[in-house]
Amino acid sequence: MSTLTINLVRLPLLSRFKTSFGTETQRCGLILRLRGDGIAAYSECVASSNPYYSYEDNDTALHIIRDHLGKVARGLPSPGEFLERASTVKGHNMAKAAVEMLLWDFHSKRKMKPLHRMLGESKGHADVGISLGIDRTGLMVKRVGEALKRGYKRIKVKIEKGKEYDIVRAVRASFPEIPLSADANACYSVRDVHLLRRLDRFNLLYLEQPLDHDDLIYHARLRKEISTPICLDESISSVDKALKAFEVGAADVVNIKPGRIGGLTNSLEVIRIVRKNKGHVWIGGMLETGIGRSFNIALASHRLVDYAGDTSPNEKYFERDIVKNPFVMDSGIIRPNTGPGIGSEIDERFLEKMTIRSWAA
Ligand code: OSB
Ligand code: MG
Repeated sequence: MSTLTINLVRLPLLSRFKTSFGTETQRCGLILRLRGDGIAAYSECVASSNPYYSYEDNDTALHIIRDHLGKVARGLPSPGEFLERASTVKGHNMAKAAVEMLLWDFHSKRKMKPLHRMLGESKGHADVGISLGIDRTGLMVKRVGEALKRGYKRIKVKIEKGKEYDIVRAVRASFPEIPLSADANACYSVRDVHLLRRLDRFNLLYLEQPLDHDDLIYHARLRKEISTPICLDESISSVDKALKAFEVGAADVVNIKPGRIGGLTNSLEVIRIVRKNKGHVWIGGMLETGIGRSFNIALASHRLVDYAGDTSPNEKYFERDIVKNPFVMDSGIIRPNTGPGIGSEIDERFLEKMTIRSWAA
């Protein structure tokens, strides 16, 4: 017997996070809990209140989990078996990933092994970069300076159409040598090549997702027309899209978010595909609470992940998180939890307090 519960939680963000598609002031997401065999497993669905990053949001994910995926999970299958049985549901990777990762936590806990060890060869740490939301140029430069002082290994600035040049130029002028990237969140079109070509002089590590969220072909074209390497985020929505991205030459780098591609099984597959094609790979973030963060940091510790990710410590996002053992960053690295599974100690009382609504699935 097992029971699955879903809590919709809302945590205020310490500072607003602006991207080319909108501004987030809170993290509003689904937390899953699976109890069975004396084990309590947890996961987080990376969907948010709006379908701006991808078509999924909390309502679609809740529907898919409650009405389609929940019953599969209750039989406690392995993550691989779950994906196999869930394949009749098309798309909805964030919903699938939430359940798939729940099962990773469950089975790691059953084996009494930390998740990062279950995932394969671990470096024992994640290299950490920061993702900075859009702000006034002067403030951006100041926040980059603060992040460097904290030890972050790579700085990523969000950009929007028409303001990309000023932001990147100002940051580069103050910090000529740092590993720097820019994330457009799909706000440009093929007709904007002239804008993106002007960024070539700033020696960016890569330009993240410049074109449409589902595109590969125009990215492949753009990649030949600018010298800055291309990193894909939104466009890599499955293992298949990762294979095709390298087949058509659309990417140099891939930002993996397990939530975007159906979970950790697919993430491990995409990591192998990217490295086999001589690409670089890192683990992104979706402003997760400590629960989602623990999965990202376990994955970012994988030996084949070669670039610093967007896995800041909890304190960047929240005054108080729903875990009692937040991650601590030291010299730009974070060590994954060592307890069984995700190793997060859930602050059940605070989780309840932050819950807007809950369901038994
Ligand atoms: O494009 O990587 C992105 C947050 C929400 C949606 C999309 C993205 C992001 C981030 C934040 O860049 C990364 C993080 O700190 O969690
Ligand atoms: Mg991105």
